[in-house]
Amino acid sequence: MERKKTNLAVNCDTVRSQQLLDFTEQVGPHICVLKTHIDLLEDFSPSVTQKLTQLAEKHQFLIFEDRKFADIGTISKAQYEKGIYHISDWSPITNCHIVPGPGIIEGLREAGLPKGNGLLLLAQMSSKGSLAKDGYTLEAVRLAELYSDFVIGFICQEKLTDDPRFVHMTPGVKLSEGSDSLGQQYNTPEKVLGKNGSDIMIVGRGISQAADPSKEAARYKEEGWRARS
Ligand code: S5P
Repeated sequence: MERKKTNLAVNCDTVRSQQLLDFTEQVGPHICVLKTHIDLLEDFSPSVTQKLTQLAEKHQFLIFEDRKFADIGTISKAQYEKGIYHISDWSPITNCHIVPGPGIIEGLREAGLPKGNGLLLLAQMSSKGSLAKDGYTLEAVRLAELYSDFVIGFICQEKLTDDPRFVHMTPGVKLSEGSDSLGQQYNTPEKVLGKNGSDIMIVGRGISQAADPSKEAARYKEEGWRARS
């Protein structure tokens, strides 16, 4: 982030592998993290994740597969390591809900820690009516402290702790506030990074649906770096 002067993470929630790769090549120079939903791809093959890994190396960003694991530890661990996607092999960052309790962190940790991966806990969500609030959010912070060898931070809407071991990453960001038709709510980089004290903004459609994603990513990057608190 310091080297590239960017606190911008992006996602391109497309169903086409080539579109994801083209997008990543375009925005790569401006981002610190590429967030993926690999299970959206209708033409997935393992070569996609190999190519994403090459792009991550070339442009110096980290891949974050936004899998939002939510099952018991044993199943989440298997979903992380096995199946079609083998997420733990190519995505150094993933995330999980804490609704099952600490076992999910322990399961993912067994698979991820030996590979040097890290985990984000969903402490809050951007969507309207989210139940991840109050005591639930506090529990996410407590669990992060308890498993700090594997948990690297939070998906959240505001800074939750001053503990420098944890990064705060915030989705639901656009240059102008608003919402979509299915409950997504947007805040500006200024609000998220400045006022709310988050570290990284996650921008999807604000960039992926722009006429020129590369130019738009550069614009968000500038805005985000200026807004940081
Ligand atoms: O609370 C959340 C958590 C996540 S990870 N709200 C979110 O929107 N996300 C993800 O961020 C979501 O899965 C999507 O990939 C992205 C937001 O995309 P956008 O197009 O609405 O900016």
